[in-house]
Amino acid sequence: MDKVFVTRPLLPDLDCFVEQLSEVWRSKWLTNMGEKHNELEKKLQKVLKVPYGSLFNNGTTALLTAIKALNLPFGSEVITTPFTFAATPHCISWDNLKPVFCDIEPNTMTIDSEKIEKLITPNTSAIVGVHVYGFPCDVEKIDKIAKKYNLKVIYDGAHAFSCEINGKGIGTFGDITMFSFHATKLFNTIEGGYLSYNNPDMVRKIYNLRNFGIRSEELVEEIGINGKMNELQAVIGLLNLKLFKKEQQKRAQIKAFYDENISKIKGIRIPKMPENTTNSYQYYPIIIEDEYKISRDELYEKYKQFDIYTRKYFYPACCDYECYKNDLSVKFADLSVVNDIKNRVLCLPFYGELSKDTLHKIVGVL
Ligand code: T4K
Repeated sequence: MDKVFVTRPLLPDLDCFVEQLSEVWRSKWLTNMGEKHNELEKKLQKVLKVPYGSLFNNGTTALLTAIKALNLPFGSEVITTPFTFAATPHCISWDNLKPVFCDIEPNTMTIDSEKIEKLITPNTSAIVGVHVYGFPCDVEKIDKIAKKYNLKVIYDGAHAFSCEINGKGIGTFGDITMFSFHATKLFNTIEGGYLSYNNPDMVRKIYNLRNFGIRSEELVEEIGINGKMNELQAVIGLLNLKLFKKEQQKRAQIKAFYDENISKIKGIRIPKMPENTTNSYQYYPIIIEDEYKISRDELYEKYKQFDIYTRKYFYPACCDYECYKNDLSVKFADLSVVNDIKNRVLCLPFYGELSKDTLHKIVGVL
């Protein structure tokens, strides 16, 4: 059996890619908001059910730009979750703001909306929630808190491609939502990202910030960055847009197989998607409870003996990184749920091309 990884990228047919590349070659237009870029940007608005959206060269630049676009006061505090990929708090810090780490809710593992309010100070400017593994944050409660205290809300939806809450695109909640199109994501452009937002004023602002602030040959309006997606990435995106739903269906079947077999095993908990929410099928996390015979770390090692490479997303939690632990200006709340879950969570291999044999083997090891 080949090595089995936590995920594998969705790849279009090579001949189709080459055919599309010929068009790009002929046009000699490789980047800077080319035809393919614009086509993909427009199509994504429909797929994600969002009123406005901007493509980026990766999710991290997109998130940095989202935070920048909201003009939060220099050095102000941003309440966020430490149960995420490094990019989330790093973007807050790179934008000269201070992350305040809040605990998470034990089922969805997203920021615990019940614990946000007591972390708010006169210096708080925003909340950055993460729809981790595609589980949605408690968007309604967060919205209420934000309105009450006049805070901005940004969602890191890196894992939440095409998720919906009550039929609404997940990217319509909060001020801005970021999606990642990295190779490991359900929908990928090799590297790539996207910002969605409801405010039409943001279109110009984000366009500027993504392109050095350049409006025209002789006008630079803002201090921007280079966040542009190139035409080759956009071609992959256009082709993968045709494939992602089928991939989701395959993953839905895999999830059903895992759910059925794993739910019978004592000591393993399967987190549940809240009602009225659709799944992105990005990851399949399980929680190893005390009643299970071995620890999460032992199980992770055991899998390796079978050439199965599960991942401990997200261990260590971001609050454990030296750069945050040793920074006295970074605030930590009571993080008891994070500190428990980070030692119990394991993401199993989850991608459409997993064969029946491999799936039986993965469950068999458990
Ligand atoms: N916010 C959140 C919540 C995120 O999860 C991420 C990214 C971001 C923000 C930032 O978005 P981007 O700037 O990346 O767009 C991977 C991804 O590199 C990263 O994008 C992702 N989160 C994170 C959760 O996973 P690693 O360090 O686990 O990647 P790596 O190289 O170990 O890959 C994981 C597995 O995927 C490999 O074992 C095999 C498979 N793989 C990977 C690559 C790159 C392939 O089969 N082919 C490939 O080309 O971070």
